[in-house]
Amino acid sequence: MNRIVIVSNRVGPLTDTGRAGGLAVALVDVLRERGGLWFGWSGEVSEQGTYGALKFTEEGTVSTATIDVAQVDYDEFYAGFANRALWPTLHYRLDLTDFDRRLEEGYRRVNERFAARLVPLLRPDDIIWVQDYHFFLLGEMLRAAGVKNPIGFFLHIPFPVPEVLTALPNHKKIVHAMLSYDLIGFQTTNHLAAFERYLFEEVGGSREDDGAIAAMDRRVHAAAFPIGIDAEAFSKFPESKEGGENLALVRAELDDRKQIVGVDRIDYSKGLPERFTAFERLLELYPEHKGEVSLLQIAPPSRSEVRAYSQIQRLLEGLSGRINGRFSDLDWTPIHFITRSFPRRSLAGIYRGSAVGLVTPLRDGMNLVAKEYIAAQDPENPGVLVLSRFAGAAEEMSEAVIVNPYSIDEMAEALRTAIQMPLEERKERFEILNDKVMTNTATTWAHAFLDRLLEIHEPPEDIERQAF
Ligand code: GDG
Repeated sequence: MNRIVIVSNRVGPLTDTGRAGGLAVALVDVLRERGGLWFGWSGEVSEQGTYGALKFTEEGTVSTATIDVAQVDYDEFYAGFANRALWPTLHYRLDLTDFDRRLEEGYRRVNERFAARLVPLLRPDDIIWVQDYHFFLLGEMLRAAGVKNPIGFFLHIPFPVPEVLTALPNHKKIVHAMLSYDLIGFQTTNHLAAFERYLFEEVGGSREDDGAIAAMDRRVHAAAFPIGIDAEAFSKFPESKEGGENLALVRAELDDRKQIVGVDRIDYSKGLPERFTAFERLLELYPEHKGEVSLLQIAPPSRSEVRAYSQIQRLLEGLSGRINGRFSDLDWTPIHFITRSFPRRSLAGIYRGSAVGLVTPLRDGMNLVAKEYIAAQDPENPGVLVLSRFAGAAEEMSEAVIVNPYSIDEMAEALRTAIQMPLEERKERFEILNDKVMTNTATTWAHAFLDRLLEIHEPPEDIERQAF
């Protein structure tokens, strides 16, 4: 069986530390099955950066190889082009972009350095799978270095419509580089359609007989592979020691009251201010919920070196303080805003103890919290998922209460519907959603992508070195 080589910005860990994301756990499973290498950034910034020694770890058939980056790489690549140009553009936030040639150049340089360090580690029969928006250019650079292996790419975040993508000054270079991959995976048919429209309408692409699209002298296969979670494990977490303890804590604290829960990295794409405001609107419109319903928002900070991120954290602190000041009583606080992370098993207990899962991003590739919330429910007394129509997850999870996160009134009404939903309807919706979450897991996702990649791969012709 061919070895799998996964490339992603952050790597591992190889053992489930309880804090590792579900995706990391699933990728390790796939690496274990076939044997594999996971390559990416060490998480360290050092003087030697990408020129320093590789760091290896190994566990049975799986190894990791990581490199440091230099401070200038971190600033221009990670906190620069990736998170100040690509992330906001792909999440439809052109108002937050910073298009600067220096950052674009840093992004190109780091992609090139990662390719240069990866090439010597590759074997002729490896299958290479590159993850996410940090590495749009990597495939092109591997091809330019003569790599002929199958190379797939999966985009975890949305691919926007051409009217938005074309605001990115180097959109053509980025898309042209994407066409060096054999297969591109998107989270939803919606993102796939936006990509295809770009190829057809912006650069005169055309569909070939085998389903590939030819454009800009290259051809590529593209398809939607909605990502899932490690659902079986997650459904058992509420009964684990840690999960059970947290569930008991939540129940003791709530007494007979109900809790709405949100779990998100602090990120402007997650719609957190709108969510807090919608909860405030619920209390305004339906005062009978005062003292009866609270909102728990778990929100570990992320990318706080990027200004838009530190700003939104301050905004949320202000909003929750204001709403709490306005509505709190001696024995009840409306919003619990916790800016630290919890181990996965504890999260599952908290999900189970919450009557409503509130997942209202303004844009999201998929959103795994929606799936985790469902997997963690008690089938005999499940909670209700309120889900934004702009989360990729909404394409599959139409039995959730679907909302427009830009409409505060609609969200407030949806919260009321969810809180009051009778057991029978909750069970009906849950059963359908749970079936989907249990069937389309992180592992089936990875297998579907890799099987398709092997199916369509044709060894590429020799490629001339490109000027990037
Ligand atoms: C990108 C795309 C896509 C959150 N707080 C804690 C914690 N988390 C975990 C959640 C969940 C994960 O982080 C977040 O996943 P999301 O899918 O919600 O969002 P992104 O981080 O933006 O991920 C997204 C995803 O990639 C996968 O393709 O779905 O659309 O943006 O698993 O549980 N985990 C722990 N403690 C916390 O406090 N342990």
